[in-house]
Amino acid sequence: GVQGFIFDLDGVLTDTAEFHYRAWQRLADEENLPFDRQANEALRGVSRRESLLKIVGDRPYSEAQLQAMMDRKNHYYVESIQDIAPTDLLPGARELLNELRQAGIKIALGSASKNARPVIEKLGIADLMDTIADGHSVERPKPAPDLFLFAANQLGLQPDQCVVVEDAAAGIEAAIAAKMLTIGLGPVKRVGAADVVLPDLEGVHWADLQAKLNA
Ligand code: B16
Ligand code: MG
Repeated sequence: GVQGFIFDLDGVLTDTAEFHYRAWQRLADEENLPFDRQANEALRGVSRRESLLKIVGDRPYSEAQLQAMMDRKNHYYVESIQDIAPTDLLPGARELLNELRQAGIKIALGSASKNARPVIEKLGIADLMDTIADGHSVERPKPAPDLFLFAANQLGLQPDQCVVVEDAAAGIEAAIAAKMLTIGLGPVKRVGAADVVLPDLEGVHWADLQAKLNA
């Protein structure tokens, strides 16, 4: 049966997507690169480097220039997340985390972000996590299974004992590649490959999930 849950951060527990978007938009404007909210949709759950590569396309930038642009975007982003507070947790997130802990289920964070740790501290949920897998944990980003396999290993669990909660297509793909159960949050066209698809975590209880996952 299910012994562990691995939660994505952005789009699942909180909405840092808007801050990522504004930071990329500022960088793109400064560099005269075409970018808008619609282009930003393709960056959901995608690592910092892969995001930048999608924005620059085939324009010839050196590795040093790419690195400098990533640093600049991150500086804008880090500035913008300073005021994150527990009220920025998405509806239902804290309740489900508490319920899972009470049921003896282990909990991991599985985020592509290198800024995940400060964000969960500001959200006030660091104590509810048994382990944190983030943008520093593995080399290959989602959709590779590495991050979720790392998280399961940290929890001392086998992949088939774990459920991944994700809002991004690349994240669901990564969890399926890791042979884990999947809960997709959002539209079917994005997360339809998941075992269970829900709009968000509001009013979601462990007992319902158990039934839906057949676990
Ligand atoms: P950073 P997640 C992802 O977080 C974001 O969705 C994505 O927009 C961002 O580019 C990525 O983290 C890397 O973030 O630049 O802070 O390392 O959804 O995996 O929690
Ligand atoms: Mg996400």
